[in-house]
This record gives sequence, C-alpha cells and structure tokens, in this order.
Amino acid sequence: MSETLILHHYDASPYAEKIRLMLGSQGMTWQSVLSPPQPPRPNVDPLSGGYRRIPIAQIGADVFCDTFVIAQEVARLAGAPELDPESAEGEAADLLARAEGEVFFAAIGSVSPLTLLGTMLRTVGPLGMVRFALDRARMMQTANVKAPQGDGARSILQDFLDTLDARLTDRDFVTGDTLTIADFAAFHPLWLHVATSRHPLDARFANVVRWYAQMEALGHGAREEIDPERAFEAARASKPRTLPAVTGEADARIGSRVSVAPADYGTVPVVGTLVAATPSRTILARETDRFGTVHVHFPVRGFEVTDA
Ligand SMILES: N[C@@H](CCC(=O)N[C@@H](CS)C(=O)NCC(=O)O)C(=O)O
Repeated sequence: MSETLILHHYDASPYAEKIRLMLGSQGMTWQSVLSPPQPPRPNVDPLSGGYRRIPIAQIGADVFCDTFVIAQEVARLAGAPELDPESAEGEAADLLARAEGEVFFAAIGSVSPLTLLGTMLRTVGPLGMVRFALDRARMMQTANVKAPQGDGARSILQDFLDTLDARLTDRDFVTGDTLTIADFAAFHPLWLHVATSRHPLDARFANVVRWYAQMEALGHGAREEIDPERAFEAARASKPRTLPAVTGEADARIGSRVSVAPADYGTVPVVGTLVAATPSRTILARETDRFGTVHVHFPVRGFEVTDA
C-alpha cells in the first residue's frame, strides 16, 4: 500500500500551512488536493463523512481529521518524533495550546474590519467574500468558543509575541536548537495575522522576526497537485491499515455506532462504527459504496464521542 500523504487543504488555511511547513522541514513528497475555503467540499466530504474543518489528510483508506493526528502521521512517516504534538511538554506545550486557542482567533480579530475586507476582496473576490463571511458567521453561531475582537484580540496577540520573543532570546527555536512541533504551532497564527493584515510583524519583536523568516524558508517539500478523483482512487485501491493495539480495558462502545464532533467550533458530527479508542485517538469505520471501508481518525482531546 502506498504511504503517500494526501493533503486536502486550501492555500490560505493557516492550519494547513502548519502541516505544509512540517512536510517541507522533512523534505517530504506529498500530494495536494485543493478544497474550497468553505463547505460543501466534494473533494473530501465523501471520504471524511462530513468533518467540516481543514486540513484533512489521507493515506490510502485512512483519513485523518485535525492537525493533531495529521502531525502524528507526518512524525511517523518522517521518523521525526519531535513533530508529534504528544512530545510537547512544559512551557512549549503551554505555548502550543495558547497558539491554537485564543491566539488563532486573535490573529484575525486584531485586524481592522476594513483591512480584512480588503484582504478577502483581493484573495477570493466579492462573491467569494460574501460566501466566506456568511459561512464563518454561521460556523461561529454554533461554536462553543468566543473569538476575541479589537483591543482584546490585539492584547492577546501582543502578549503572545512578548512571550515568544523572550523565549527566542537565547534559542534558535521555541524549545532549543532544533525544530519541534511547538515552532509550527506558534508560527501558523502569526502567518495568518501577517497574511490578513498585509503587514509584516512588528520589528520590535526582533527575535520573532528572525525565527519567522527561518520558518517561512522551510518551504513545502515536494508538492504534487492531484485531482480529487486520484485521491478517491487511492482510497478505493487500499484497505484501512491495521488498527493500533490497545492496552488495558477496551472501550465498551467498540463495535457500536457513534458520532464524533469537535467540541469547540465547526461542530459537524461524523457517524460511524467505533473500531479503536486509544488514549489519544478515536477511529471510526465508515462503510461506503464508493471506496469500501474507510477509517476516519480523530484526536481524543477537543472532540466529543456520543452514541449515534
Ligand atoms: N483544531 C483544528 C483546527 C482547524 C481549523 O480551524 N481550520 C480552519 C481553517 S485554517 C477551518 O477549518 N475553518 C473552517 C473551514 O475551513 O471550514 C486542527 O488542528 O486541524
């Protein structure tokens, strides 16, 4: 079975940029399927069963939702355990959690609405902008988190930059002399901020500016653009890989139909048969006419599993 990673993403997605740079840092070869910036996503919905966030990765008939499990797959394929989010500890883990929580939303909330409007007009045009804005407004209506705006968002972003700059005073990277998952997690909200504000980072944060340039220079590795049909063929031609061994007591719901959804935002559930539940990962089997059995992987943290 081919172990080529297929990434379903769109170029402006910061979470996807985190993964693209991880692939670049390892000089990996991967395949790219471009998704629309909002649902429906006919290139990947049939595989994932409707998970609404981006990116989604695929290796044959295994589908990976959320960058937590995608990063674990990149770490495994590259033999680079320092890219596994479970390897982050202490202050680096705190920074990672902050970057992917309030800082992610603050990266946009701190940009003036007029500038944001200009950025969207340039990237997706007037119709695309209306579609995108309506979709995200709807998504946030059902969200269990509130996105900070204006001064609140600006102060969250400044605090984060202060912390990061101090950390980078005597280190090349967030945890020391080498790249780890914490660098990629800290980078992507800043990349989002730079892209949406159309302004470089404040030069006062000199250490961050130096580190940011190094991160950007990692590039994306060898990216091959493919159309969705090739991704579907990869699923059809493969069987899901062997399930992970579980030590200790098995989840009583194994074999029953469950629904898995993010707890924070984009809370669209995916329904399937629970086939594996490890301390960090939930795997559902979905029987499909188009591809046969597909296994969909989710992180445990930040997701809810309920009876379907
Ligand atoms: N925790 C998720 C967050 C992913 C996320 O928020 N992605 C954004 C795009 S960068 C998203 O999906 N927004 C809504 C959408 O694209 O439908 C992860 O790590 O993958």
